[in-house]
This record gives sequence, structure tokens and C-alpha cells, in this order.
Amino acid sequence: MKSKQIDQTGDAESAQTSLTRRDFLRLTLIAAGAIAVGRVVPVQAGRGTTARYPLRIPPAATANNNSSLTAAPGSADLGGGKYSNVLAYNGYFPGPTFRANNGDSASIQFTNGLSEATSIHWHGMIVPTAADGQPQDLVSPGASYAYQFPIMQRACLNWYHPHPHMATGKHVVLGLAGAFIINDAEEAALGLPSGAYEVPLILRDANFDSAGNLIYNPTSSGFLAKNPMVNGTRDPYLSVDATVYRFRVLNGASARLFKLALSNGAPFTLIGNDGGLLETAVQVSQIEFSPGERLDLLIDFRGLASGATVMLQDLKAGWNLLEFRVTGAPGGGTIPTGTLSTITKLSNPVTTRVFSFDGMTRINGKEFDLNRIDFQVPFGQTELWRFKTNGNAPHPIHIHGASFQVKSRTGGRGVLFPWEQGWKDTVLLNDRETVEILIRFDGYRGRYPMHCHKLEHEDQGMMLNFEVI
Ligand SMILES: [Cu+2]
Repeated sequence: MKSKQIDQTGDAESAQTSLTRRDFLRLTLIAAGAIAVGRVVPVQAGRGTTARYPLRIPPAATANNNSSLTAAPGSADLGGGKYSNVLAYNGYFPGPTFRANNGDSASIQFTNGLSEATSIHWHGMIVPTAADGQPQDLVSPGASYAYQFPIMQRACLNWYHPHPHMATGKHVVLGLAGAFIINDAEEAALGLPSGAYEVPLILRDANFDSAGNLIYNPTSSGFLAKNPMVNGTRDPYLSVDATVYRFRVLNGASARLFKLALSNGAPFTLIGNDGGLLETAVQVSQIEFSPGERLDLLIDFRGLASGATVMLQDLKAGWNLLEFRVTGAPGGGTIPTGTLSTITKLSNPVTTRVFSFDGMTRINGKEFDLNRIDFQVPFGQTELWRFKTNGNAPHPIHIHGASFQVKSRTGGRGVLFPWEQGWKDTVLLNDRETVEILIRFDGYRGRYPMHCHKLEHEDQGMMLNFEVI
């Protein structure tokens, strides 16, 4: 019942054909009868030319012994009342938002209702190799596997998604992704906006076929789609009180960078990123971030009149991502000042390793091999890892098994940004850049991967395994 299927040969074979249109159709056409989610509330005239639809808020779930998660074809109202074929977790697109407290134990019984092998990786979460959903450890169609891990890290926004080698891009782009929020006492003491005032935002882009179904039609350089989506909603709006909101933002795109800004020129108050709270809040008016990275943002709607609108925009593509509509009574709310958290700086690395992200498929000249472990890292040892590239960026570099601290960026953009402070698990390496991080694996011994989180680069082999010993 709780069998783990590891079948490298069969997997690689199915993955090689996984990017074909025929396979995509096979996956999507069996969506008939799947669970429909979402609800339509058409926008009335007078709001401009673009009809906008209520932002979907994924349902909440707790990660305890009774948790279960099924990946299967489904259908979702992406806005506009017409249902689209997607891949869904528990029938939801995006999947349920899990919540757990630091110190809890998670046990999530996963069932693969797809027609091909997949896994769940808990991006950002420090878990044992057996629970990490790595490309070697796939769950066959129809099989189940219990992902079991203690929650042993500070409050932060993580996310979960499939990680099957050569098919991660397809599974994620067709819909399999969800948020996983960890809470702790330090965060609770800050009294940050919560409940309806704490909103996860999963940003991505999407392409559709003529019937409006999600499709995955990447090029080797990456899947850059034509339409923005937030929480699986096209052209969304969110009604907000005139108060302070906390947005937990994930770049859930396959290859696209977003540069966020507000249409009224107001700044975001940045309070955290991948690995949780920063030491202090920072006001920033534009934020560029890459696939896999997260932001913890406060937006202050106080002082805005009822009926006012503010657009969350992407300045790179010129997209209107999400319209905030100020309604209801003015609320209170505060922006925290002073110390949010204390972050102990990693220092005095004993080993330096250099990784060159080359072309669209290689790290240090090698493509990913499920069976190869490239190096060993002593448990508890602080190391400096230097990332370089000879082009084809952006390369958002993601490491499993530990959080890290970004030490420097030279060349290219040449600076570190406020959202790269604190603890990270994904860092953007752009063309002509060298990025250095400090990392220490003090969670578990075992095998973990590092890879480019542009999913098309990852699927083509820009990934390696290392072992913490
Ligand atoms: Cu890359």
C-alpha cells in the first residue's frame, strides 16, 4: 500500500517522450469526469476592457497523519466560467495550501492518479532523502507513497511540486503545484496580518489550446507563455479592506522572471523570502525574482478610498497580474518596525566548490545522471559554493537539503538585492554573473540534488546529485 516505486529505466524512457503533444493529449483527455473547482463571478462593465475574475484562494490543509494528496487530471475554472483541463492535487489547481508549525510531524499519503510516474518535492523544506521526492524516487501510476518528515525549520513559505526527471516541466506547467506554509512562535509574536489578510499568490504564465485547456509547449530555452495567471486565475481581482495585507508570493513559473511593482507607485514592505523572515523590513518599489523564489510582502491599502484600485504589475512583460479593489470599511493594521528576526551569519567556509552552469543542459560539463553522485559534503561543515555561467541564463539555482546565505554577486547585475538577504534555497544567476553562497548541511545526511529551476534546463540535465556524509 505504501510502496515506493523506483524504476529508472522505465522512467527515463517515458520521460523522453513526455514532451510530445500526443502524450500531453493523453494526459489531458482523460480528464473527463474530473472534479471541477472554482466559481465564476463575471466583472461588470465599467472596469475597463479586461473582464476580471475573483482570485482563487486554494483551500487550507494541515499536514498531519491524516493528510492525503492525489495528483490526477482535473478541470478548473481559470476565470470566465469555462472549465479547462489541468492536472490537479486533490482536484484543486493550485493544490491545497498546507500549514504546519515548526516542531510538527508531517505524514502525507500521496497517490499518483496520473498516467505516468511522478513524485512530490517539498521545495524549501529540509526533509530526509526518502521524503524529498527526488527524480530517483518516483511513484508509479496508481501507486501510493507516504511522505513522512518532521518540520524542523523556521516559519517560511515553501511549495510542493513534482520532480520526475525530464517531466517536471510538464507536470508543473499542467497544474501540479501548491503552497506549504510553516509557522512558528517568533513569527506569531509579530502579529502579522493573518486569516483573510494573509493571501498566498502563486504567479505563473500559461498557454492554452483552442479549447482553453492548459498546454505545455516549451522550447529548449524555456517555457515562456503568453498569459499570466495568479492562483490559477486569469485576469484576477481581489477585494481588499483599507488595511495592511500580507502576501506570500511564489514565482511558480517554469522559466519566467517577474519584476513586481504596484501601479500607484507605492512600495512593498518586504519582510521575508524563501527561508523566512528577514532581520528587518525593507521598503522596495520593484522586485525581480525567478522561478522557485518566494517573497513575503506587506501591502498597505490604508488611506485608499473605497472604490480605488491598485494593480500588481509585472514590469518585464508589461502584464497586469492582479487588481486590488478597495472595498469595505477602513481597517487598522500596522507595518512592523524594528527587528523581525535574528539571522546568524554563516562564516569561515572550510571548502570552496565551483559550479559552472553551461549551455542549457550541463553543470561543470556534465548532464544529470540519476546514478551519479558528483561530490560529498561533510555534515555540519560550512562551505562556499561559487556559481558561474557561460550564458543561456536566467539560471535560478536551487539546492535541496539545506538553506543557504547569498554572499556576493559580481559581474552582471553586480549587487545583492534586499530579497536575497537572510535564508534562501533558490538564487538567480544571470548571464555574466558570478554568485557566491555560504551553505551548511545540518539537517540530514543523504543524497540531494542541485539544479537549475528553469524547469526546461532541469529536465534537459542541468542537475547533479551530491551526498551529505
Ligand atoms: Cu538554467
